[in-house]
Amino acid sequence: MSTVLAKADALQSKKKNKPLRNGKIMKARGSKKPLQRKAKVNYRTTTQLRSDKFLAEIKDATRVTFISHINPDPDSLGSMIGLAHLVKSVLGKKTRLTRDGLINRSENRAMVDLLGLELTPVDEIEWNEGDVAVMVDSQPKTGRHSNEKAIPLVAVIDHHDTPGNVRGIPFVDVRKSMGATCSVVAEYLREQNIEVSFKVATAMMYGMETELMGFPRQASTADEEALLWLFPKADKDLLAEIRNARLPQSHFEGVVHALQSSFIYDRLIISWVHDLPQPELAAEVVDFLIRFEEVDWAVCAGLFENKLILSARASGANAKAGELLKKVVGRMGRAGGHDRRAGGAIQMKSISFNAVEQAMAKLRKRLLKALHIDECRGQRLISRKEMLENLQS
Ligand SMILES: [Mn+2]
Repeated sequence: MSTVLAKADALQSKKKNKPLRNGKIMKARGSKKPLQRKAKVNYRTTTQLRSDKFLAEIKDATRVTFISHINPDPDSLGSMIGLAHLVKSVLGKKTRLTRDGLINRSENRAMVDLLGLELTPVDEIEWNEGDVAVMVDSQPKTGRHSNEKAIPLVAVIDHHDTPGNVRGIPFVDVRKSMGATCSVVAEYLREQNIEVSFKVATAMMYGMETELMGFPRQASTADEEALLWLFPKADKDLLAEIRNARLPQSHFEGVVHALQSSFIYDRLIISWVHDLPQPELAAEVVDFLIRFEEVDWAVCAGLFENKLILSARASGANAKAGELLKKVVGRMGRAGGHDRRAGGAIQMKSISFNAVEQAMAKLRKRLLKALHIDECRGQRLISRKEMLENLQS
């Protein structure tokens, strides 16, 4: 063998065991062995697989119930489905999937309908002896659950930056480096050598896709490995049907309203929607507005029932959108998220026009301050003149 080849070979074998940033050891390609890595679980360092630790924690339960955040998104639905499949396959336990609040977004509803998911409203859940709960895609005491009382919580699996109170919970796997909770679940399934049906794969694939493929993308190597594993197993026709779900008229009304109420402040655009037809629309609006070439930040605030729903996007890397929105909202409500995506909500005591205006003015002021933008009058994205002309033509 030539020295060059020998060198390349040595480099290759070195690469195979290259430790990743967070101390994980990457699986060598083609190896049949399950992924073996040092896992930091529940603040103790152990060489045990994370999935083994998770399964050990629920092995004595008679039934395992999965809960996620309010208005569950595809990542939380996919995570619950994947974990329920793992628990059923390895331990043969009964499982229950729940939903906190409604699922309004058309794509998410299509996902539930087309995959025939059975979700029990979380407030109808009765906890019996032997029941345990597993929380996914969120953490306790972050204001993302409508009711957290008397839940027999034994495990929390999440990827959000927002720190929750996980004290006393036997199993905690919060991986901020992962783009989706579904990626963590895919890793557990692969560690345990569990095959997945097209239904499980499609749900997890769509969960990952919504977290990673939008703008901006936040995928890590582990996310990509999970995607590669799921892709051949997922039903592409069903995925296409979910992605292109039919939209109600209220969606278009909401979008027009949002565009007509969008104001530019230097590199920030804020859209104020007085009546959101559904809470998820705020995220759809900012996903759309952040593509505007003249801004780096997009925020949408809108009223849904008695809550002011907030969503934010940043186009730059290391924007720390979650932290920024948390600081901006402060004690007015709760907020959190990832590097370039964030969300939050403010419970309104009154939803009178004045009360909402006041809250919005306060938010605007704080946003400008946090982004070091001088106090200025917002410039409309679409001028009144243009709006009127469009109405007349
Ligand atoms: Mn997620």
